[in-house]
Amino acid sequence: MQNLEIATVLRELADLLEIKGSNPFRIRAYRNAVRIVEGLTRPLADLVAQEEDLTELPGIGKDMAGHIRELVETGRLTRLEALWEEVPRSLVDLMSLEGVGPKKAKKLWTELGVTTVDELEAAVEAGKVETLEGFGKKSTQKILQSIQDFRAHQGRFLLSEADTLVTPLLAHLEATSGVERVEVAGSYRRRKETVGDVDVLVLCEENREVVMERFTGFAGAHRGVSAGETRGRIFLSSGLPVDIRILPRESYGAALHYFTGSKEHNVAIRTLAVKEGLRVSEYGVFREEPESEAGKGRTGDAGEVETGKGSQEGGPHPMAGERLGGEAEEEVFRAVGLPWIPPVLRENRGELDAARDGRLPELVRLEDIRGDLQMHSTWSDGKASILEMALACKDRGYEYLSLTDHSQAVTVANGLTPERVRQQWEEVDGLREDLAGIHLFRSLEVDILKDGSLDMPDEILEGLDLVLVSVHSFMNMTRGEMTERVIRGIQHPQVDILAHPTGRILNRRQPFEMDVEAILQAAAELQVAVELNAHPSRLDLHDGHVRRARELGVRVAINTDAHSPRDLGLMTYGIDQGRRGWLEAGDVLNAMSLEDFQAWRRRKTP
Ligand code: DGT
Ligand code: CA
Ligand code: CA
Ligand code: ZN
Repeated sequence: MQNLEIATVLRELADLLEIKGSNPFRIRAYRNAVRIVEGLTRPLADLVAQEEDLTELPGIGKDMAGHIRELVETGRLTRLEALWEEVPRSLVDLMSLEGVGPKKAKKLWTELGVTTVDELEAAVEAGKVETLEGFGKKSTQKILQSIQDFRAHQGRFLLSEADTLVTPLLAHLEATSGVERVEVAGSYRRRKETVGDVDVLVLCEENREVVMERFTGFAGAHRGVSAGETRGRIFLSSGLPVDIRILPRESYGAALHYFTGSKEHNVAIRTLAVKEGLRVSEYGVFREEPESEAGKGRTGDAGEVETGKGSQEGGPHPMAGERLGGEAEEEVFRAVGLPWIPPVLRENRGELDAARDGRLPELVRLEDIRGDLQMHSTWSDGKASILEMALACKDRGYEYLSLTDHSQAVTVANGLTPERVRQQWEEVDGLREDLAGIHLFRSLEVDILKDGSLDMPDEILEGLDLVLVSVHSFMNMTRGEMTERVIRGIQHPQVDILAHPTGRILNRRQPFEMDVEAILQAAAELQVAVELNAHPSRLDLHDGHVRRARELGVRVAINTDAHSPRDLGLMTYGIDQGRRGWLEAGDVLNAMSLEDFQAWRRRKTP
């Protein structure tokens, strides 16, 4: 267990004790100890293993020393587990809300029976909270606001949000003397749609303290900063946690591989290594030594999560054995006989076998994209004119674009009536001259109505170059009904692309209840493409479904759904997600040349 993990458990202990109304001096002493633990440079696991007297550390008393020893040795804390019997654990969530401390959490629990965030919201809305002593209207409003913030994240952050917050931090670290490399590992490097935290790795052999100070002193950092010699954690705004690890050259590549994960991928790699008599860890690749030699009674440092119990039971020291590599990430793969595997594939979903058999996909890249097939203009709810959008596409080097304003059913977005569609065509025809060098398709995002019919008469649909269809209403149908509705929608002979198929909005709206497999199979049969909506809060389809579409031979269109020229840049998120779904350029509709795309458009005409 790492120091930071120990501190988290001890903090929870202090919180629960405070709710229980334990002696305030004791609680203060506990909280003080939490801060000490966070600030320690040496791993507590080492101190325990070397049987050092923990009470010699400032602020650590006998009780606390006992707790730490128990945590290191067993990974559990019986005192805390006993408290969970008396105090609902979900109160910890309540206390993570701004404006709710232990005192208020206790009141809510004992006087209103509120133990969860949902129950708290209901109690606030029923007016029960503002009348409690010590709350009042104003603080109740504040609580409601923080409930919304809590919901918005539920502990996960959009990849785009992490990008925005982390980029300045990386620049800040890169500008520090002694720093040779700065990279982000973890789910962020795997370009997962949401991240729990951001794992920054720094290669630096001198001046480590300065780097750590730069990290904790970053202007965007706030709330409980903690730092040791080689690891630390800060929180950026909206609560995004960032972990840092400062590494020497010899193990940088091994650490990059280890901390990129996923955990499942790491386990699979390690299993391969063991078969070869090797040991792969965050420190490097080592040839396993004969049992008896292996680091007698030595214990790995606190970062040695990956060997788990082994280390605590006197397994090999993480650096024992002959070092075979660790400086470069490739060395880890080479040790187990594999080529380098792109991070987006490292989910243990068959990438090791594919790598072994030389079947890794040649993943689609941003440069492969030749056009964008969903975007809006001021004709519906976009912010820019058709011309502005088209020129922005041309600037991006695209060969074509398809302008897809909403149809009339989407009244909130000023959807187009058939009459306005005809007017729009006139405008489009008038733009031909201005748009030399890029082809503009007449298109629409047509609503699939409740009964599966399309929100546009056939003569308009026939006059369009490209027809996108999607669901924007009656989203709470049963699974059977929604599946039937969407399949009926794409059965219309004019349909080309099913846009944002599941309707989800990350952290806000669940995907529709529907049978995605049945829809993908129908799309395959009907020769309809599916969209991978690139907007970072949609990324709809998700990676598993993208991969299934590819398997079924369904073309995938990666579109930004841009509402302004700037949004066109969101394409990178769609590409990342497509790569996570194993897409190659040949699977992607808008990676086709204009000529091939024109041919594809005629695929249904006999
Ligand atoms: P996140 O932060 O929840 O979005 O997901 P990750 O994948 O970034 O996970 P995180 O930050 O907890 O850890 C970073 C990487 O470190 C993870 O992808 C794999 C590696 N790792 C962490 N814990 C373990 C472990 O217990 N065993 C192994 N084999 N690897 C681990
Ligand atoms: Ca992470
Ligand atoms: Ca992490
Ligand atoms: Zn839409």
